[in-house]
Amino acid sequence: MLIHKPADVPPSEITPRSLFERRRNFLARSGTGLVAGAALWHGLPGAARASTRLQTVPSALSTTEPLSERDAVTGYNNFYEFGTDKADPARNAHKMEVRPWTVRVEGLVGKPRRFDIDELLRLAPLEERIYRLRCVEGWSMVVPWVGFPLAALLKEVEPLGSAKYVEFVTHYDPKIMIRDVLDWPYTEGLRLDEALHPLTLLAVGVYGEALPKQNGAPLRLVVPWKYGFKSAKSIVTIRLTEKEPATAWNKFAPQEYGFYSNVNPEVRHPRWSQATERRIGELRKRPTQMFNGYAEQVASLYQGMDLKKFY
Ligand SMILES: Nc1nc2c(c(=O)[nH]1)N[C@H]1C(S)=C(S)[C@@H](COP(=O)(O)O)O[C@H]1N2
Ligand SMILES: [Mo]
Repeated sequence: MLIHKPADVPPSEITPRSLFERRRNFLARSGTGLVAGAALWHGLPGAARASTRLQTVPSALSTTEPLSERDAVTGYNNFYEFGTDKADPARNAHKMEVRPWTVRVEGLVGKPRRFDIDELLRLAPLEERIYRLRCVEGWSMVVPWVGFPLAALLKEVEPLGSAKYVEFVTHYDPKIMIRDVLDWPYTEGLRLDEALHPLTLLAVGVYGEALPKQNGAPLRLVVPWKYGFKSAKSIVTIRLTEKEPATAWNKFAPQEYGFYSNVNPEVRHPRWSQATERRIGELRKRPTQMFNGYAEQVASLYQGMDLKKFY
């Protein structure tokens, strides 16, 4: 976020358009896009990977745009705990143990609880949700997440009337993670109505399989109408609060990263315009859409708010 400008993306990230077209056509023909597609990307017969595949149901909330390359989604990452270079997380995140893993849900709730991750995997039907991901750095991807609505988890703990916000605290282990850059642990926050929105996903997988560690295993947030950094990885605590929680990037540079961080082509970041973006795998820039293209579903959450002030 600090170091890389969109122009820094190495040419190796760029896949010829013809490859995308072929893949898209293949997916369209195969009908069961994801299963067949994943086998193609891995260059292995589907059966050889069957044991690691998650059972999913498709979602009407998915975009029909062509997926980004699996290698880009799992190899071009921001997970600063494991290094600030895009290739660092894939290199270093293997040091993180993701079993056993407990997620505490606490704060202003009627029934605070600790959930074992394997319990969470059975909490609700796992959906495949193909979402656009827009990073504030100016690149974007189309990612087939696997997960369930955060609302399903919050319902279990019965939020109190006084709860207005949700804070997410992520795993931090100084023995295997970076000590400088941010004030660890990485934290993020949403307003409760944003957290309960059906688009807000807790992801446990990607490309039909459990999340690779660099993508935030075993559990990460995905909020598709906000910049990528709102989607906290490797969550250990979810806390309902009355006051707006501090967030890691806002503490680091308040004038650059606000609490809301909605994708908004009209509000520029002090160092980068947000008007356009480059889809990883493409050369051209495309216009960035208001709320990352999810305006129809989420604009009502911000009615009457000055989005230049509440950026
Ligand atoms: N814990 C943690 N979560 C994080 C980050 C991070 O550095 N640490 N980076 C964020 C940023 S800036 C982006 S763009 C997305 C990237 O997710 P991806 O690597 O799965 O594409 O993760 C977000 N979640
Ligand atoms: Mo990002």
